[in-house]
Amino acid sequence: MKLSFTFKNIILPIRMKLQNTICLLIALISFAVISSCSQDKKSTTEKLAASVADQITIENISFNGDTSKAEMVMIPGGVYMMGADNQQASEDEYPKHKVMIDTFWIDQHEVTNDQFAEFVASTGYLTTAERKPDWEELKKQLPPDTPKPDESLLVAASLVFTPPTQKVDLNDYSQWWSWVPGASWKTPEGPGSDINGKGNYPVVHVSWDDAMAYCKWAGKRLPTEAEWEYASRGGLINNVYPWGNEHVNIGKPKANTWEGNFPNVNIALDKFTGIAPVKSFAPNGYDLYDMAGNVWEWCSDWYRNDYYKSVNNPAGIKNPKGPSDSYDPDEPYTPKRVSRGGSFMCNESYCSGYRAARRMKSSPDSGMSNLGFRCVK
Ligand SMILES: [Ca+2]
Ligand SMILES: [Ca+2]
Repeated sequence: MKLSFTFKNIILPIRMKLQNTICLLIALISFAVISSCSQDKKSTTEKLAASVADQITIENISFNGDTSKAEMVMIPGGVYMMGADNQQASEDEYPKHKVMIDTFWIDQHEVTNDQFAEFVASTGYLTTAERKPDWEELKKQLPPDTPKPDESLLVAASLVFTPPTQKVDLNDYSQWWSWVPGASWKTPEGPGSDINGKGNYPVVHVSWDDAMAYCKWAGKRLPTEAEWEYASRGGLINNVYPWGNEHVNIGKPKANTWEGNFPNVNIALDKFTGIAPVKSFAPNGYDLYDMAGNVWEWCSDWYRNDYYKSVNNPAGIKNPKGPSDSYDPDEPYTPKRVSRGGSFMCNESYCSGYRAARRMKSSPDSGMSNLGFRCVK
């Protein structure tokens, strides 16, 4: 089963079954029409503001000057074995290998909507999901001769989780992901939705580039994959989960995951069918919240399926920063960055993303309903 994909494959009919293609395209096109009509009503001032914001990229974002370590935790340096702990491990989690990590500080919780809003208010930054995709850039990440999608699909949009009402083939992610024009961190379900009252929820629909821009403004950086896994283990040795080894479905809920038949039935024993406010579940041994579940979290590393093999040696590797390039055999043309920790959509039948060793990957321009980040310094 393919766990990783990018929005390019959602908007490209070539990869989709004919019937789904037609349904999805009709839905997407009507969304796009609504979206373009409402855009026409924007005032000149709004258009001007948007065009100025369009030019704000990571290069012209500067540090906000806050040197405090508020809501951060110090993770003492040490040595650990990174990678696979149990039979659920996938091939890219092997071999388990020795890693040395220097002391660092990490955010106690996922970056929230309130925190991200402060960044946007201060910088005028526009996220990837709020910008029109550039086909010339997209096609570099696709197999040669991939046909250009209809212009109506090449609009500012993000991937929104849209659960089906019946059981579906878990190999067909287009059954529960939709490319929704107008969806962004501020409008997570698309036009008409909002984040009112959700200031303490993790921000989502942020690309790797957006996360990098936020970290720069905050005087922080994204964690390396090795730092992230080290922190998530909370000082435990070779345990399967950040909380220990008790099975995810036994005892009291330990993280915001998917309980029931994914993706159509969510019995929410943990009380949350979607995203939960940060710090809704017990922290791990380092006092870090939601290192399992809630939203996936971007790391700084490129993803390569064979990276662990290349750094495995008895002496260990110190502060690894990941490979110098990316390779995912599932989508060989698309460079991807790592994300970690699983989300509210993870369960045993699908990704078991809440395991400490589980790796995930997405193209740096991906925005999704279940993907956020936290920073380190
Ligand atoms: Ca849940
Ligand atoms: Ca998380």
